[in-house]
This record gives sequence, structure tokens and C-alpha cells, in this order.
Amino acid sequence: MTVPAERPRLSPATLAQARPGTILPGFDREKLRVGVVHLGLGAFVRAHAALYTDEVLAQEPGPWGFAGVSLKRPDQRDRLVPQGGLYTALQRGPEGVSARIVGCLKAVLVAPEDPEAVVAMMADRSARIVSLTVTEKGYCHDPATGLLDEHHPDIRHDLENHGEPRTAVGVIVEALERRRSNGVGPFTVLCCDNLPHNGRLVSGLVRDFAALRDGGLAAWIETHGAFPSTMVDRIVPAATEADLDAAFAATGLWDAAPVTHEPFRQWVIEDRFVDGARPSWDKAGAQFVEDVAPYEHMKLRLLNGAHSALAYLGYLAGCETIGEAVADPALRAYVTALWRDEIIPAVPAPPGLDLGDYAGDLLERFSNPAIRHRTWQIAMDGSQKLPQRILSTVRDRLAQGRPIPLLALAVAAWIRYVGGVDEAFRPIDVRDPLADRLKAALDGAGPDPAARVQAVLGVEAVFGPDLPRSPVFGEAVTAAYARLLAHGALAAAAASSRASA
Ligand code: CS2
Repeated sequence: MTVPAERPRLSPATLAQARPGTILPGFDREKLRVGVVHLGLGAFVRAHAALYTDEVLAQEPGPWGFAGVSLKRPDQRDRLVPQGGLYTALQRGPEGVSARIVGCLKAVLVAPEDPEAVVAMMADRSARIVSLTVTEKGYCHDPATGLLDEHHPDIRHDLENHGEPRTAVGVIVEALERRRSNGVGPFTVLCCDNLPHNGRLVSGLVRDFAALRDGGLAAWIETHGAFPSTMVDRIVPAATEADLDAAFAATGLWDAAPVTHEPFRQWVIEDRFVDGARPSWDKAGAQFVEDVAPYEHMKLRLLNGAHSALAYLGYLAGCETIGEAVADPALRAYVTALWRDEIIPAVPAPPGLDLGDYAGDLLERFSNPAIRHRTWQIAMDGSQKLPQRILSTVRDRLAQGRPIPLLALAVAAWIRYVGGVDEAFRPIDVRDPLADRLKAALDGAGPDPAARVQAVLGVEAVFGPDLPRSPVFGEAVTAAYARLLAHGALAAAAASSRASA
């Protein structure tokens, strides 16, 4: 990465030169010890949990520095290490841009280069929490059932090579095994991905993987471990070249790894940590609760469900961002009807919250002109996202005998998207672990819309055994798919929201 010659680079030595107005770490970084090992050092955690942690550390010192672990690529490490782990968080909202330099990231490791260093750090007694944002597919599970995919090549690898794990589950289990044999208690595993009952899900994956190694280990984890569920929320689009210039303009320091985020954030966490050891994240606005389920349902089904629906319909219609999608009258009417008529009636509101207001706020957040969140980015990995975002609501509504035309249109748009050609006959760069399987199913089905839909609904990892057998579901998706083919995404969205009104 070349640093423009006239620009001083962000580092501990240059921090004091940051422009006035930049918020700097409010604690002594030299003295900060690592207590949280975070797996999956993408933009999200750097714009979410790390910011909560920085704010707490400014109020009360504690051993809560982060070590970030990349499980795949070295690029974050290559950008962050020359900066001593410092980076800029740019908040973009209607009031403009504000910059904060984040200081809690103390170390960055790249697992494929040195898996032993990662396991050793996690096995050290100073690591009290292992948090994760490895995205849905990083758990190597079956999305429809939430169970470990024992045939996944990386899981097979990790079962055969304990000391060189590649997967999140593999490193966690290896580190827990070392702790057990060293007489050290476990760390808390804190899943921060958009998965249903995320703590319970990861605890099941860890238990099942551990049991394949050693039943005693699985029992020890079950007895002594903790896997609180969380709901995480903040819109954090992938950083662009323009963000590098914006970070420099704001701070006067050149940063190779800034993150950009909206003003809103939310973090709801079940308060079940091993020995109660955790930062006081509530001092920065996180909520500790008994049961995260109602918050998680609200967020996964209203926010992420609408995001995915808008990503597929919007992409097909030529909208580059979510902002562009909700600026279109047909898609705006569609998403409003989707919330009002199909999702909200199937989701119990968390205590004291009104889901109509929540949806109204979402529309405002999606419309934030300063955040360019690409439909293509959200469209990625749909096979891993649809079950908890869309299909769980579908199942609830079918069980109650309620209609699903708007949810079915979202599913149909995804089927159209994974076909790999958009409405202007341009190829789509479909990124999904099941992309080949989905494409083969469609190619094998021929041109008939009903056959194409049935072929994709047969992918059990996404739809389970039940949905393909539901005639109501099959007919609704086929009707929506045929409409998409005949009239395009915008007309199909407009027609279905008119019919719903
Ligand atoms: C998005 C999420 O990329 C996606 O699939 O739906 O990353 C979303 O922006 C966050 O969950 C918001 O909290």
C-alpha cells in the first residue's frame, strides 16, 4: 500500500497530530492488555463492538484490548499493523461526517499463516472472551437446520489436523481443549453474526465438533462454557477508495483501513459470561438482557429480511445501492407493505418497542444518502441468509394460514438472481457457497418457471424438507417468479404491493 508522500500516516507516533475535532482513544494504549480475541476482523466489528469497547475503556480501564484474527486473508493485518492497530471510524449521517480514531485493537493475526499463534493466544488465561463476526458461511453449518456440516471440507480438515485449524469452530475447540488440559477455565464465546439464536447455534456447533474429537471435552465445554446470544446492528458498507480520502480529510492522517458507518447502532447481549468477566459495554449503550430472542427476531426479520428483499429486487432493477432502491417508488411501496402486511404481524415486539416505529426508522436508515450500501454486497451468500431472514417468517405465516405474496416475491427475486443474468441480460457475479449447486439446478430445469422454482426449492440446505412440500409456498413463489420474468422487478414489486394494500 503506497502512502501519498505529503500525507502523514496514522500511527501511535502521529496520533497527536490529528485534526481538532477528531475523537482520540481516551485511555492509555500502552497499558491496555488483550482480553478479547476476535475472529473475523472485517469492517463490521471495527465499526461496532470495537467502538463500544473504546468508549467503555475511556470511562473505566480494564483488560479489554482486542486481538483481531483474520481466518482467511492477510490484507487487514497488512494495513493495520503498520498503523499500530489504529484506524479511523467515520460516522456518516444527516449531520455530516465525524471521525474517531479507535485504539482498542492491540494485535492482528492471520490464522492461515500461523494457526498455532492464534490457538496459543486463545488458550492463554488472559483471553476471557472470544467474539466472532465470521459471516453466516463461516460457521460451516447447514443453514436450514443450524447443525454442523460434518462433510464440509474445512471441518474435515480440522477434525484430522487438530493443531492447524482453519475454521472458527476448529480454532475454538482446539483452544478450549488446551485450556482444559492446562487446568484453565473456558472463555466466553460471543457470536456477533446475524444468525438465529446465535449463541445457542454456535454452542451446538462447538459441542458437536468437540464430541467428534472427544466426548469428555464436549461435556467439559457444556458444563463450564458460556455462549450468550447477541443481537448486533449497524449498517457498515464495505470501504471504498473515497473513504480513504474522506478519512484523511477528516483527521489529517492517512489511514489505509478506515471504516464507514451510520450513526445508529444497537447491541443486545445475554448476560451470561464465564465468571461474569466482561467489559461494561452497557456504559456505552449496549443492553444486557435475559433473553435476546425478541430483539433478534425483530432485527433479523425486519431489517435483514427487508435488506435481502431489496438487494435482490433492487439489483435486478439496476439499483446499485439500498438508498437507490428505497428511493424508487415501487420498491419503497413494496418494502413498506412487506413490513406492514407480512412481517410485523408475524413478529412479537420486544418489551416497550413498537414495530411500526421500528420499520419507519429502518426506512430512514436505508435512505441515508451518506451511506452507499451496495445491493450486490447484501445479495452475497443468500443461501446462508434466506432461512433466518425470510423463510422463518414464511413458515410462521404458513402455519397460521396467512398469505405470503410479498415474501414469495423476495424468494423469487433471489432465484432469479442466482440464475446469474440480470434484466438487461448482463451476467451477475453471484457469490454464494452454493452458487454452483443452484445454477446447476436451474440449468437442469429448462425454461418452465414452475420447474425452475421447484428445482431450487429442492435445495434442502436452504428450504429444509418442509417448504418444497408446501403447495401454497410453491405456488406463491412460482407466481412471483413468472411475474418477475414477464414484467421485471419494478413492475412485479408495484403489482404485489398494490394487491396487498
Ligand atoms: C446486511 C447486513 O450484508 C448484509 O447482509 O443485511 O450486514 C446489515 O447491514 C447489518 O446486519 C445491519 O446491522
